[in-house]
Amino acid sequence: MTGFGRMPRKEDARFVRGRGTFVDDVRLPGMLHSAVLRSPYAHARITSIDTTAAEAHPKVRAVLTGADLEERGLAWMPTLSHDRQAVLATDKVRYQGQEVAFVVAEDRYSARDALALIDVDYEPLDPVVDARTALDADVPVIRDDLEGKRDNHIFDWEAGDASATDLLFESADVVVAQDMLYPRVHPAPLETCGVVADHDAVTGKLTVWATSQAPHAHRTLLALVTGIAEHRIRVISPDVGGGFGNKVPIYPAYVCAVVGSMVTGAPVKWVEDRSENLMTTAFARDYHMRGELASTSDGTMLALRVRVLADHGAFNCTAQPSKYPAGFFHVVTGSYDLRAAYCAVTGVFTNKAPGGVAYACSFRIAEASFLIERLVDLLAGELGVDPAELRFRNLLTSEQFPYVCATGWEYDSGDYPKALQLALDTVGYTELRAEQERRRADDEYLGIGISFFTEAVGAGPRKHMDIVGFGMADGAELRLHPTGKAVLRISVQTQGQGHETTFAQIVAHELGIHTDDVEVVHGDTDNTPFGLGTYGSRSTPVSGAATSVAAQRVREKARLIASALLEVDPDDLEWTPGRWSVRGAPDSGASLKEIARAAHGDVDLPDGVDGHLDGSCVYNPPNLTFPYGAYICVVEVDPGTGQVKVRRFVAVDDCGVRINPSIVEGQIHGGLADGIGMALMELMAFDTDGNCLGGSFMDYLVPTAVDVPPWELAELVTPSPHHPLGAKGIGECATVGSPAAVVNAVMDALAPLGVRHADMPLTPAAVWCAIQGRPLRADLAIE
Ligand code: MCN
Ligand code: CUN
Repeated sequence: MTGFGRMPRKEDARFVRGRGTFVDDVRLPGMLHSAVLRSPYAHARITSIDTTAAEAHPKVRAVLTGADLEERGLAWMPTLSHDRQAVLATDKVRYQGQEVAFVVAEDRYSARDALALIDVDYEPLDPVVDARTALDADVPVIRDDLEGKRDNHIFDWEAGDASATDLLFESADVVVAQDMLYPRVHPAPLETCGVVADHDAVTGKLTVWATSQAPHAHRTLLALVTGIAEHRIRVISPDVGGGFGNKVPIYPAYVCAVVGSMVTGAPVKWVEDRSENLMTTAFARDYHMRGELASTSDGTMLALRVRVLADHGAFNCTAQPSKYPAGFFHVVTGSYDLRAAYCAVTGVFTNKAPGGVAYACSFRIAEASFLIERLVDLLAGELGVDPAELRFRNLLTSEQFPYVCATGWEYDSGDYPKALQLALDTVGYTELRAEQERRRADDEYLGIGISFFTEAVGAGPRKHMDIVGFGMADGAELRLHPTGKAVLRISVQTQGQGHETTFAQIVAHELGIHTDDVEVVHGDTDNTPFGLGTYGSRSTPVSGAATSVAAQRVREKARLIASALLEVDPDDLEWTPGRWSVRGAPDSGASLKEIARAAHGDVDLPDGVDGHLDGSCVYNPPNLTFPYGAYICVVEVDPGTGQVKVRRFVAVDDCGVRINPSIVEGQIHGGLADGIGMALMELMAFDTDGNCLGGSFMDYLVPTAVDVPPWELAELVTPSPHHPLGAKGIGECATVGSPAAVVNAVMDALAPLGVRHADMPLTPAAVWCAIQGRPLRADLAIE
C-alpha cells in the first residue's frame, strides 16, 4: 500500500500471535511487586494505621502509608483540573476503594497477603452518595482537607446567552422539558492500568513503563509531582490494551510505585486487578441534566436551555481543557440551527471514585449529544411530527458551513440532510414505519430510533485549549535513512486505534513510498517529540496533520537535494509519487530512495540545505474538526419482561477523508457496541452506604457479540477544509452518537403504552418499571 485505502493493520502481526508487549509483560532483573490497601468505607476518618505485622512479613520489602509520603511532600498530588488528590489517605478516606497503604514485596502474592496484616482503625462517617443532595446544608463536607471549604461545591460554569434564550422561550408555541440522568459508566478497557517504575539512584534517572494514553504529559506531570527533573524521567507506554479515556490520568499507585522503587532501590511493578480498575479508576458521565427545548408550532426549533448537576466524585480529576470545566458540553445545540442556547453546569463532590472524563466522550459531548437528541424526539411526539421529518426541518444545511453555533464554536463542514436521507434509505424507513403500524395492532412493540450527532474532536488550538497549562499541539518528526527507509516519531499513543498503520499510510501518501518502508515510533518520551497524547479523537486531526506537514517538508527538502543531484533549478522539478523529475523530461529524475542516498552522500548541497533527509512539525490546529453522523436503531421490546432486542443498527458517518476505511469502520463498530452497552446494560451503581455495586464484570455488564446486531454502515466524505489531509477524527463518534438512537428506539416502541422517558441503562427491570409507570432510579440502590 502506498497511500490511503484498506489494508490490514501492521500491528496485528504481533497481536494475533500473542507477541505484544504490555506493561505486565515487562520483567526487569530484581523487580519487586506491589499491592494497594484500599478503603472499605466510602467516608471515614482514619484514626490509626499499624503496619508492623506487614513489615515483618518475610517477603515484604517496604510498606508505605500516607504519613511516609507526607514526609516527602507526596501525600497529595495535583489533578488535571486544578484540584488535589490523596496519593495515600492521611486524614480521611473519601470513597470506597481509596488508596490507604502500599506494600512492596518479592512477589505479587506476598504483597497481597501482607495487605491483610495492616491494621487500620476507621471511624465511619455519613457518606454523600446522591449528587442531588450534595449541596444540602446538613450533609457532611467531603473535602475538609481544602482550607475554608464548607460545602461540596466544585464549580459553576455557564455558556450561551441566558436572556436571549429566555426571550425565545417566552415567545415559543411549544416547550418540551425533561430531566435525564446520563448515568455513571466505566470505560473498562481489556487491559487494566499499571506501571513498572525503575529509579536509578546512581544516575538519578527514573524510567516508568505505564499504560498511558499520553506519555509526554505523564512525564511532565511526574516531574512536577515527584520533583525529579523532567529530562531524567523516561515514560515508556508499550502496547496498550484499550484506553477509552481510562488511561489519561495518573493514578495514586503510579506515584507509590515510583516512591517504592526509590525506597527499595529496585524496580517496582504495580498492576491493578479488574475490581480495582472498575471501582477506583476514572469513570465517565454521571450528569444529572434538565433540558428544555422551545419551538414554533410548525416545528422550527428556537432555543435550548440546560441545567446540569455534575457528580465528580471525591476529587476533581476530570481531564478537561483548563478553560472548560464542563468540557465541550456546551456544543449542546448539536446539529441544529438554533437561535439561542444557554447551559449551566454545577460540579459537586460526592463520596465516589473520582474521574469524570473518559469512555469515548469527546470532553462531554456524549452527554450533550444525548440530551438534545432525546429532546428532539420528545418534541416530535409533542407535535405529532415524524422524528425524521422534524430533524430535516432543523438540521444545518451545507450552505451554512462554516457555521457558528449558538455557543460560539465554528463547525467546519458537512452535509447533514444528505446523511440523514442516506440513513433513512439504508434502513428502509417508510417500510419500517408501516411494519411498526401493523405490528402494533398485534400488541408487538417495534421501535425505530434516530439520532443525529455532531462531534468536536482534535483539540487545540493551543491558545484556547490546554490541560493544566500545556497547550494542545503535537509534534511529528520524519527521517528518511540512507537506504530510503522512513522512521516517523509521533507524540500520540495508540491503544488499539491502529496508528502504526494509518500514520505509515499518511507518510506513504505524502511521499509515494510503501507503508512497509515506514516505521512508526511512539510511546517513548526519550524517542518521540512532545505532545499531549491520544484522547478526544485528536490523533488524526492533530498528530496526523503534523505528520502530513512533516512529510511535505521532507518532500520539499528532497526537491532541493534532487536539484543538486540532477544539476537543475528546483523550479524545473516536478513531483510524481516517490520521485522528483525534470519537467518535460520524466526519464531524467531521482527517486526518493536515490535522493535519500544523496542526502547522506557527498553531493554538494544547495546553500541553506543541511545534509540528511528529514522534516518535522509541531502542529497547532486552527480549529477542531467536526465529524458527524446519522444513526438509526431498530429494536423489539417485550413488554412482559422488559427485554430489549436490538434488531438492526444503521450508521452513516462522515469523518472527512478516510485514511484507512477498514480501521475507521472498526472504530465505528466498537463505538456502536459501546453505545448499546451504555443504553441497555452498563451502570456503575452505589448503595446508600456508598458501596460500589459495579466491582466485577458479573455486576458491571459490558456488551458481547450476542448483544449487538450486524452493523449496517454507510459513509459520506466531506473533507475538513482546515486539515491538510481533509481528515476529521472518528474514534469517539459512534460512542457519542449511538446511545440516543437506542433509547429513542425503545421509547418509540413503548409510546403506545404511554412511556415518555426512562433513564439509561434500559435494563429489563428499568423498561418493565417504566411500563408500570414507576421509573427506576437505578444509579442508587435505594427505594
Ligand atoms: N482514521 C482514519 N481516517 C479518518 C479518521 C481516523 O483512517 N478520517 C483512523 C486513524 O488514523 C486512527 C483511527 O482511525 O488509526 C482513530 O483515529 P482518531 O479518530 O484520530 O482517534 P485517536 O487515534 O485519537 O483515538 C482516540 C479515540 C478515543 S479518544 C477513544 S476514547 C477510543 C477510540 O479512539 N479509545 C479506543 N477508539 C479506540 N479504539 C480502540 N481499539 N481502543 C481504544 O482504547
Ligand atoms: Cu473522553 S475518552 Mo478518549 O478522549 O480517550
